Amino acid sequence: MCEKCKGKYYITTPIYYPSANLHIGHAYCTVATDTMARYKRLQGYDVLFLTGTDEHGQKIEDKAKEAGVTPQQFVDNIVEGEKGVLDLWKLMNISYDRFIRTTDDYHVAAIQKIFKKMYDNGDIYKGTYKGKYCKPCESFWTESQLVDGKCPDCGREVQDAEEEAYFFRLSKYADRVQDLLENTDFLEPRSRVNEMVNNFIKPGLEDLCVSRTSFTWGVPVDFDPGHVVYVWIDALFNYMTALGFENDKYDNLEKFWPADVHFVGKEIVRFHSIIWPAMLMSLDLPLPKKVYGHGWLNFNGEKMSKSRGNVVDPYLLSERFGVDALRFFLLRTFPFGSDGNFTNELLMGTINTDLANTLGNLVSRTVAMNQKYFAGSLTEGGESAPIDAELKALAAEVFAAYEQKMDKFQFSAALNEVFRLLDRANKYIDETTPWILAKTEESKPRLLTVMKNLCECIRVSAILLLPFMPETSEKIFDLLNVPANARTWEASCYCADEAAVWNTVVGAPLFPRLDVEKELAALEELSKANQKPAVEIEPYAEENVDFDTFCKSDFRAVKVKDCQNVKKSNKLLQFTLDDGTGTDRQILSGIAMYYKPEDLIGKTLVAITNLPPRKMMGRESCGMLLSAVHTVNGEEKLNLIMIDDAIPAGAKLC
Ligand code: ME8
Repeated sequence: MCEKCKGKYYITTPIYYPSANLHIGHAYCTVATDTMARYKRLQGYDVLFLTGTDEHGQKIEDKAKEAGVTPQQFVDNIVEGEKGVLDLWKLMNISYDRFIRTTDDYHVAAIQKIFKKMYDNGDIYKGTYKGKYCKPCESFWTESQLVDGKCPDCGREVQDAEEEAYFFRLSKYADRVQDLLENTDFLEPRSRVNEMVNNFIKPGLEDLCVSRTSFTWGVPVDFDPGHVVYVWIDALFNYMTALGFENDKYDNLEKFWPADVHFVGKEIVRFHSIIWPAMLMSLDLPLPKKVYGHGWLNFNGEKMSKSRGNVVDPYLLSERFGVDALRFFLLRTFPFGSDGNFTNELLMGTINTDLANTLGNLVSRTVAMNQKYFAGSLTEGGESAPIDAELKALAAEVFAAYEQKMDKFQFSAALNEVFRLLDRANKYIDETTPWILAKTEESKPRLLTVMKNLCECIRVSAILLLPFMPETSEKIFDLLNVPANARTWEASCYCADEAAVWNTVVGAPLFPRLDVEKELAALEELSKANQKPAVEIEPYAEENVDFDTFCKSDFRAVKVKDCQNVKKSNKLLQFTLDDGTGTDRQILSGIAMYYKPEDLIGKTLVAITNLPPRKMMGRESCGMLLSAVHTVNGEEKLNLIMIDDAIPAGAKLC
């Protein structure tokens, strides 16, 4: 380890289900983890920040089927596609060091070895599973765990389930896990300990069903075909396989394991604080140092989630207000361990109060006064007053308190400290009245010192804000021309003595004040415009058609010579078509509710011409016109396939 390095720090987010695009609730935990990772890097730690995606399970298999694609195609699209998981983390400026996908080959192979190890040591055994299964949560429950007969996590209906399955001897580890929870700082906040012990351990910890036979999209149990590993076993071990546990892809296990902290949402604390340590105990592996269960970001009092339809789009918000404002808001407004209610009004209120008024104004007033009174250049010299020492003492106090809060993951309290200093600096301007000092030559030295103190206050605050708003802090440093070595943790000690010099420039406001009413209306419009229609496509045919049979279909370009409604039918249109043979072809098509006949005359369409003729409403139809069918927001849509008019009638399409 290098001399400057303070040691290693391994921090993780939960790995996300790519079952739908992520929302601001997901971004909440990742922004917090990123802030912590940046803070530790700033302090000189060698940080490994892991995130990723949890891609197996029945839910994904079902969704892929619905979408008519393979499960792998389905997850690839949500992870790597436009506005997918990787795009979102780029947008939110997430500085992860490693990204794991549970479909990565090295992880799959490692999970098979891990499962076999626990089977070989007797902690995994074969039995029959009888119980209740919640499909959306992919969780098995015993009767006693249900709440009003429903899933205790999501409140939805559960199904009876019975299958041959493997079990993990969770019960064997109940006492050790209880001891870990009650007598160490393993799980925080402390309130979550009582919940785990009283709701799950004390009622009796039953062995956990850890394999499935009812679906195939999972890690196969290699010694018993037909079984796939329970998705939570597969998911939890990501924290170690991503370091090289049971694989050769990485070699960081020795250095980074055990994890310093796993950040997880409160509903998955059970998996991380009971099942995860029990499995590690089974394999005789070191336990992570801490699991921190954060609260939920609610929307109108309910957990934000795609299935409830109350998600808030991070793209839209960051486009409008900036990524840093959004990052800041998430951690400034809601204490990390508790739930918070997201509203657009609250977001804009925070931006106006903290970012536009307190921080933004302080910076712009300071650089504007430097410009006005000193042409931006604060030279050596000056004259101190007792009030300067007050500012300096507060900066030291704030620095110490900030560090203490950050180390306890109390992000909003740490930001409170920074804003204590910024508020004080704003007050210092009112108290020292630079505009009066500027009036006479003899008060110029005092004015010089006042401005230096303000610059120093801003510089120190910008260091403390770096983990939260990296781009904003850099912008501030640039306005103040802070050299690279004074943008560091080591340089966060307040120093505004006579030797200090500054060269500042005036820039655009960091956070322009928002007109809340106007912004709310604009957001409403944008979210309407951004709402993608819910397109449903027909399921793909499961049966293959052989190539020769397919080639027998005769597809031709046809031109519409005439088109009429069929009397007494509100569905049928009668087409007279030029098919290139010199004899008109008549086709009837049930599309009258989608097109006016006159709009189709002259168009070039596609017809299958070698179907046997059919009679409809007493008229003969010789072939079929091709069209695209799909459902948008529940409404059936149809579009005739229209092709380039340059294609002559009768041209064979193949
Ligand atoms: O749970 N507010 O994945 P996930 C705060 N794959 N946090 C929220 C939230 C909200 N509104 N909505 C979601 C899984 N989250 C598993 C994890 S780890 C080995 C496997 C948080 O995509 C949620 O609490 O459903 C969880 O911590 C994380 O997003 C991922 O949720």
